[in-house]
Amino acid sequence: MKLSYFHVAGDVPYDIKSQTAVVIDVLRATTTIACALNNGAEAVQTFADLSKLREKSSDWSLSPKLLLGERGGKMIDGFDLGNSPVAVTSDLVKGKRLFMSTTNGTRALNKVSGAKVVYTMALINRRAVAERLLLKQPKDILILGSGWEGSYSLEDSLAAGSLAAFLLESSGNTCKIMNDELFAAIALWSSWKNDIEQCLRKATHGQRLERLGNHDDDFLCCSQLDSISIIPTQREQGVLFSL
Ligand code: 3SL
Repeated sequence: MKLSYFHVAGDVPYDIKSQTAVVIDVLRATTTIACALNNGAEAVQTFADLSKLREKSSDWSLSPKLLLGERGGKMIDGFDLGNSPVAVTSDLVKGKRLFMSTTNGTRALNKVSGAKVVYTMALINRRAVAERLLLKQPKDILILGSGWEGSYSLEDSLAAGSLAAFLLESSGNTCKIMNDELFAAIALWSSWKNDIEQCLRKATHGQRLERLGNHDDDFLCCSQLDSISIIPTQREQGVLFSL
């Protein structure tokens, strides 16, 4: 398996049709997606664009639905939920289709939705996604961070490094690291792996969330490495189901 990591969607340099893509947005979109599916949501349908979301969600009648997402960390007017992973409880989401749009995470997903296979990953489901990759042995794996409005984010790189470190160790170092971004992410992981929550809080987006209000429960949830075994997988363009 050859692994590459890109910090943000705009950095992805090549045709991705033959790639297996792993999209990461630790704070908080891919953590929320993992929690929602783990709590029984029927699927999470993701949108870069709010008007598309409104159009598709109003046409949807096959199951109950919820509108979920944020802009700049704040819940969108008229939506049912923001983007907190602790808010997508089974009471609220079980059996429902979630229509979701976030500032960066759903845009990153949109960028690679044409890849051969698409998974989403956060720290909480890192092992599950890694084991799936080890089982399937795709030739090329593109790991994509979500960043913040086109720039680097520490917490997504931390998670990319955690995935690569797991794959290297479990494959007896037979995976090949293809770019410097991923070497750097692995180094980042090795310096912060024993203090994940602090890394998330130090990150500029962590600080942004702290300025918006108390997000202690979100930080705690987002930093629980390997705590759930869900593998969010794209089955239709932009729609994630539990594998
Ligand atoms: O940018 C995103 O996609 C969000 O995950 C950001 S937030 O943590 O919900 O503010």
